Amino acid sequence: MMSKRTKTILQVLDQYDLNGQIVSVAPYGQGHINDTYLVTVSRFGKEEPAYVIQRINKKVFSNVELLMQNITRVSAHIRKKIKLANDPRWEALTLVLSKQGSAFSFDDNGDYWRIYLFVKNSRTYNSPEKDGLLYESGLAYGKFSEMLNDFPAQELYETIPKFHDTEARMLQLYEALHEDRMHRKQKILSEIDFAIKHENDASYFNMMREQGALPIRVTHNDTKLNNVLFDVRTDKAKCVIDLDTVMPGLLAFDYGDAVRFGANTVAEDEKDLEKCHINLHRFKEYTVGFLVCNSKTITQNEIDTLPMGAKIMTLESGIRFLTDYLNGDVYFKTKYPDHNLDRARNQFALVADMEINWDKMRKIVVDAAKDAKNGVRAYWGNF
Ligand code: ADP
Ligand code: GN1
Ligand code: MG
Repeated sequence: MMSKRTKTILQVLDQYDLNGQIVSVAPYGQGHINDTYLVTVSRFGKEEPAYVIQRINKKVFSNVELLMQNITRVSAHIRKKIKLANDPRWEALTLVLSKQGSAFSFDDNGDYWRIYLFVKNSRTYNSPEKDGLLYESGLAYGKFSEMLNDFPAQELYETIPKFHDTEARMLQLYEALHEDRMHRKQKILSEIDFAIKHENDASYFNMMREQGALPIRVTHNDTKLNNVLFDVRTDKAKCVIDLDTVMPGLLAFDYGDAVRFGANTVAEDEKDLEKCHINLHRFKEYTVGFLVCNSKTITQNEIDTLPMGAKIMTLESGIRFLTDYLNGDVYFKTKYPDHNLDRARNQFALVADMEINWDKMRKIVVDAAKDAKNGVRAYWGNF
């Protein structure tokens, strides 16, 4: 029997002129916010993945129309840049418009949906399971930043205000603690202590912003490894996806969030904290890739802030997971009752390990920036 969700999706798909007969619709990916499904179709007797359909989380994104305007503009800009450079390696995300010509549509419950073309021969990785993947994702996010260097960042709508304002995230944690809705505070006293001890770090980027020391750029803000599509045949990165949080921001956010996710020796929700370390090899891979691609546009001040970006994005994620735990797991999707707490503990353990390895991290960044500026073209393994 067809589930209620599948029925809804088929009704939504009916609002589009699709190419081919729908064969199946199945949950896809590992995202924590939206609901994603892969649509397989049959064309000329051949079955192939053709579309990705997503229900947009309207609790998280309050103005979907403006959000979709951002995505439309940013992907058009990237497409233009790829065409100008005549570079077949990169692809832009392609939105499918509804029969009405809209970038999104509604179901009967008033939920918002959108459809992308499935990028052919692509896949994602949820962990950097082999050498080169993190280097490739560094190239992709570095290239993303470079391609959007001339896009007017201030014209973008802030889909989630203060998204990477770690100081504001700290205040949200204090608010959640004060309310202690689920009576969970007693269980997390040492995590609260860790957060409080890092208050100065949480204010670092606001301080730098006030000094005007860093350019405001178009940033992706959610640079997890699984937001890059890889070519299934070559394992080269080909497309940056998940553009919901593309907003004005600091380059260190895009560098740092990718490091916290990809250069962790374990997944972000691993419970065994003994296993949770900064993987300096993977850290170097990402750093080299990121800097190779945007070496022409990055400033010295930005380079100097990259290690702090890694530490603060990790701290901020820990704070966000902990806040959501206190609030009763209302923001991130969770698979079991203490999932957010495990994630928070993991992120704080990673911050602590970064502090131990701080000098090594800084040296890797300094060396990689020097090589990139001198045009030393770095390749990784077979890449
Ligand atoms: P979320 O916001 O929930 O993370 P994403 O936009 O990242 O949603 O999509 C979830 C997953 O779906 C991705 O990790 C990727 O595997 C896959 N995906 C999304 N868009 C595409 C696309 N256009 N082509 C191929 N795969 C895609
Ligand atoms: C969410 O949607 P997804 O899974 O790519 C979150 C990120 C977090 C991440 C933690 C809009 O990303 O900010 O870093 O989970 N996205 C939003 O895994 O809050
Ligand atoms: Mg994603």
